[in-house]
Amino acid sequence: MITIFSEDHRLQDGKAELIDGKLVPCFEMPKRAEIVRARVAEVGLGDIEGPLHFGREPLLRVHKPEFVSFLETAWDEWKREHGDYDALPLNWLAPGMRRKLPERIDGKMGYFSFDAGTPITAGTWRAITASANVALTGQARVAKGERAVFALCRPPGHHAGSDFYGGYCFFNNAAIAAQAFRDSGAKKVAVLDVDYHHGNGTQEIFYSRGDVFFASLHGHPAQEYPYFLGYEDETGEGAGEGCNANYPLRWGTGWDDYETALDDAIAKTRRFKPDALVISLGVDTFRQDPISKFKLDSPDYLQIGRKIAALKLPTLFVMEGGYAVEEIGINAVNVLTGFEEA
Ligand code: Q9C
Ligand code: ZN
Repeated sequence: MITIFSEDHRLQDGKAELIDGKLVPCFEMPKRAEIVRARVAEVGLGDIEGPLHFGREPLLRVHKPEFVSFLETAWDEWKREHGDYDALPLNWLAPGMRRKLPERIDGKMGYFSFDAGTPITAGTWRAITASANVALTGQARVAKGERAVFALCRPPGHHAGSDFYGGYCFFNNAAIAAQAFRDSGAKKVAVLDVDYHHGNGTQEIFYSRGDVFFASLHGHPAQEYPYFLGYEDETGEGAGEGCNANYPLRWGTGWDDYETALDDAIAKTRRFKPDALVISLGVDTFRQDPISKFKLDSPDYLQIGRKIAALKLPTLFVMEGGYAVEEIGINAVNVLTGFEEA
């Protein structure tokens, strides 16, 4: 399996995120992608190639123009006002307030974001455009006939919606790739999200569409970030009714319950009869993940890969979360080798 990777991911290197009342070093760090790349090489998964450049157009197929423009200039606006330190938002709209875009950067960040864990830095724009290009390059290779490609994206994407960022995510790489499959001839596309956190951004982007099916297995929103989406009764709306499937799982979930949910998500995906499949590949379901509460072990990821392979679809794997840095390579690549062996 070919891996697509860009060194530019290193340009996103935030200093701190706000978590548990403390400003702590970012869990979403450059070393994550480097460890995954090293593991890809170590097991001899296949060639590692750089991305092509797709420009703005495919981003604008899923993100609003004002959001893309905001991300492009946010750092410069922040630096002009506050100096050379990571940009973090501090206040957001509550119900009853007005959704009007403020003039000043602090207000704009609140308008376009939903948490204080996702710093914008000097290198963010270049890193996030590179990450989207990695996904799009992988998509193009699958569209041209590869059975499967690994898009080693960083920063991740599945929490980013049509006009908001958060959860370490800015552009929704998986959604951008799914849309690119549609635009390159696939009639129906499925996105299966196995990251520990609900893929709220992907759900938002495709919620009213009947051409893209979205399924997500994740920490129960009553207990887990991002809290305000990801319940079972969110099944899609309008033309998208029946095209969204959530599997909220409680803290402490291990392989047995995870497997039951995954089998159901895969069965629903099969019934949708997609022409292409995008996997939002997070491995923060791992027992030792520092910010998550599921109990998957490294061999379980081989099983996930085998089950995905059984769908027999052209498949793009898009890297999302996973913060147990030392094991992230083993776990992510186990999904891919499980897929290939099946
Ligand atoms: N300051 C992914 O796995 N944790 N994102 C809450 C907020 C955020 C995880 C802390 C976790 C986001 C792609
Ligand atoms: Zn996650």
